[in-house]
Amino acid sequence: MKVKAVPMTKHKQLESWAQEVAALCQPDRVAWCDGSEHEYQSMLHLMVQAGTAQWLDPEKRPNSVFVRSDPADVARVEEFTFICSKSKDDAGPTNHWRDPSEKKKTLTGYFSGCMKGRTLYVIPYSMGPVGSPIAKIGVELTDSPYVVANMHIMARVGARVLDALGTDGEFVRGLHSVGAPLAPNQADSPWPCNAATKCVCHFPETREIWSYGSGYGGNALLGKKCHALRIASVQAHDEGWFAEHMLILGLTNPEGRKIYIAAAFPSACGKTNLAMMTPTLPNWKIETVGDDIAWMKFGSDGRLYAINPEAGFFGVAPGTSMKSNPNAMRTAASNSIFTNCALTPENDVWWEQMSDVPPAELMDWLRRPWTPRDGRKAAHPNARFTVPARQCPVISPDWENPNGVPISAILFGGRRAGVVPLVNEAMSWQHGTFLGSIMSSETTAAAAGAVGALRYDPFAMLPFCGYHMGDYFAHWLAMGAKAEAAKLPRIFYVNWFRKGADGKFLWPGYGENSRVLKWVFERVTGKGEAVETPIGRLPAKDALDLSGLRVPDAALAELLRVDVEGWTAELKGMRAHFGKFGSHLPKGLKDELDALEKRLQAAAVEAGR
Ligand code: TSX
Ligand code: MN
Repeated sequence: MKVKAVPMTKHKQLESWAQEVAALCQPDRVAWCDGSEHEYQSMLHLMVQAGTAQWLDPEKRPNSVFVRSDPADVARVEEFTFICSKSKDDAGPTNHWRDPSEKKKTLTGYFSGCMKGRTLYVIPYSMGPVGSPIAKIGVELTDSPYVVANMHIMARVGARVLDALGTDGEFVRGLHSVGAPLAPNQADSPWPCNAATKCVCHFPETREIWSYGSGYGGNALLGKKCHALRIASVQAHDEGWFAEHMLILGLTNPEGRKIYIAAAFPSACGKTNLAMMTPTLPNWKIETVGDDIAWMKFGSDGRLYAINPEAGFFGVAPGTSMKSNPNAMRTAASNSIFTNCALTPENDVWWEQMSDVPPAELMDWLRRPWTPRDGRKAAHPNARFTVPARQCPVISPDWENPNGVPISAILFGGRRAGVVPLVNEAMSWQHGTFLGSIMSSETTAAAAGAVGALRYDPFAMLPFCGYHMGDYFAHWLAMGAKAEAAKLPRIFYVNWFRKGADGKFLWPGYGENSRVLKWVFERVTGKGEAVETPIGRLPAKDALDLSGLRVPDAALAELLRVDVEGWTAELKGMRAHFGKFGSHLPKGLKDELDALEKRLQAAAVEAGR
């Protein structure tokens, strides 16, 4: 590997910060990442040499590697994720708070000498197209080649970012170490980490991230959840924009008219699947702008414009198949990194549901022989693919437009077996903000805790909001109040997961969701018909295009039924949820809850007559 010990930057503060960190962490070498293909290849080779990675069959999966993490380092660690603001109140009730100076003191102890025997990589990265007025720059200092390789895919990295940063540009400082210094001649482990002392600390006031002990996903690829959501949500609040946990897609009708939609869902609702969906409605087209994060700013024309700050998809592998998401499968056909999947005898990856019939034999993610009869999972449930967005067959021609794409509709959603209808349009921006604030999902087997328990996950931001969630709600209301109402995106709440009395899904989902998106399209372009209900605006009779769909009338009626009793029964839980935010809960949301209660009462009286 070419090691560029000489800083490539003329940015004095960046240079001195990198030097300070090197003095603290005492790496054997410092390498400034240039972002080149050659550098990416050297990282892959380095990982293969170290036993971290292995090449997959180049015929089946060109230029791709398979990585197994330490079994104790397989997911984000929410219990050890901290918001270190000066005041505890600024972190709010949904975050773990720590005092910034105390945390820095402890962490300085951890980081002291933690990179001995390793290379400190300096990764300048841009979240968003380099030079975009909505993009932001960060620099991650890390001792993990796995992080460097993944950041190459997930963000724009290297020399062009330093050029954009100039001599005095602002950047988010990210410090990361796997926390496993090497003594002289000590053999390295394939996945060095420090499971006992893992922590991911955010200092929103100084725009810093310090992450120690984990090399996995959101704990280590600091551009994604740490920067683009937790730190950026604070910046967005301060500067008047939005950093959201949302996919972005373009939707084109048969006449060629296109709108853009952003959508927030809690985990396990199929966000990546929706972002790349193939519509079943003839001649409708979906194009992917992003699958996880949206940064949105008002343009000079008064409309809200969104960019995808990322350059790749870091997707959950299990469940992804040619049936559920053929475009994701095609995106991952080459130039990809696979983590914690199972391995086939032909040296390709496999994961649960990739094929209807599992291979007769595999090596599981823990390197054990596996057959379908074993009854355990071959891939870890949080196994991942890291793939370049540009390889997605339906990537939007505007996915790198520096000005972003104009958003016409925002969807919220969750996984709800009952009560919540297939689709419901908010009556106003404030009502839509209310719907985002009461977003909830029933837990699946993939998550911890009881299966089927109702969890509030407002705006799907519960683990990702870098400040007081009540202030975040207020930001949404304030931004809407400042904007021209007619130019604001319309807000919808969708639920693909309503079940019938028999416990079966009422809605076929997947590509058939294009029928719901068509109604959304028609609502925002002016011709879709809706009926006012106590909970919002639902499709009028025959307004949903159901042509060629074989769903029984009774199921359709149930999908669109306004369950007045069910909603009424949930008011108490909503009040308790709101109660957590104390004096930070904006009055507008309390007003919306009161108004909902009144409308439900009136509807109950009406029904009783
Ligand atoms: O991603 C999903 N979407 C969105 C797709 C664009 N999933 C998978 C969720 C886990 C990540 C879905 N699962 C969706 C959905 O719309 N709907 C369902 C529920 C469902 C599952 C299986 C069937 C139907 C609905 N099968 C049959 O009807 C045969
Ligand atoms: Mn996400």
